[in-house]
Order: sequence, then structure tokens, then C-alpha cells
Amino acid sequence: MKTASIAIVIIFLVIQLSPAGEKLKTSLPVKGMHCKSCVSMIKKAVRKVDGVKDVTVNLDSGKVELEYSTAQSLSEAIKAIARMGYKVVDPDSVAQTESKVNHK
Ligand SMILES: [Cu+2]
Repeated sequence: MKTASIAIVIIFLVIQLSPAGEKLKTSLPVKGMHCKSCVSMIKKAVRKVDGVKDVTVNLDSGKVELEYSTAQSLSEAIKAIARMGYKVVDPDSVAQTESKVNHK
């Protein structure tokens, strides 16, 4: 019983602390994605970014669709993708890198 109440309090706090439910969407052209591993690596990395609500990677169109809550989370997501060696084509981004992906 006690554990259950604590769990409820924690859930309540988490909801309270979440950013004000703002949902922004963008589609980032990303160069260098060439296989399913690229897709899953990018998804995995971007999902870890604070404030990112959802990520969809479209290999055919070379786009990463993002749902996020703040500009900060967008720039962190772009950095996370760039860090893996993909080139994020975003004129507003400073996190551009050359595509040099070499995974197995
Ligand atoms: Cu790949």
C-alpha cells in the first residue's frame, strides 16, 4: 500500500516537472544514412535526448522526423546525430559535420 502511494506521488511529480506539454515538430534532412543499422542507431541516440518525444527515421527520403518540446532538445538531437558521423542538413544548425559513417 505504502509503495503504491509513493509510486503515485513520483508519477505525479514527473508529470508536474515535464515541460508545459509543448509539442514541436520538424523534419531534418540527414545525409549518410544507408541501411537499417543507421536508422536504428539514430533512433536510439535521438530518443535519449531530453525533451525529444518521438523520432521517425525515413531511410528512403533521408529524413529524420522529430517531435520535441524545446529548441534546446532540437539542437541536442542534431548534435547527437552529427556526433555519430551523419551530416545534418539544417541551415540553423552549428552542428554540421561531414558524413563519415563507418559502422558494421
Ligand atoms: Cu548504416
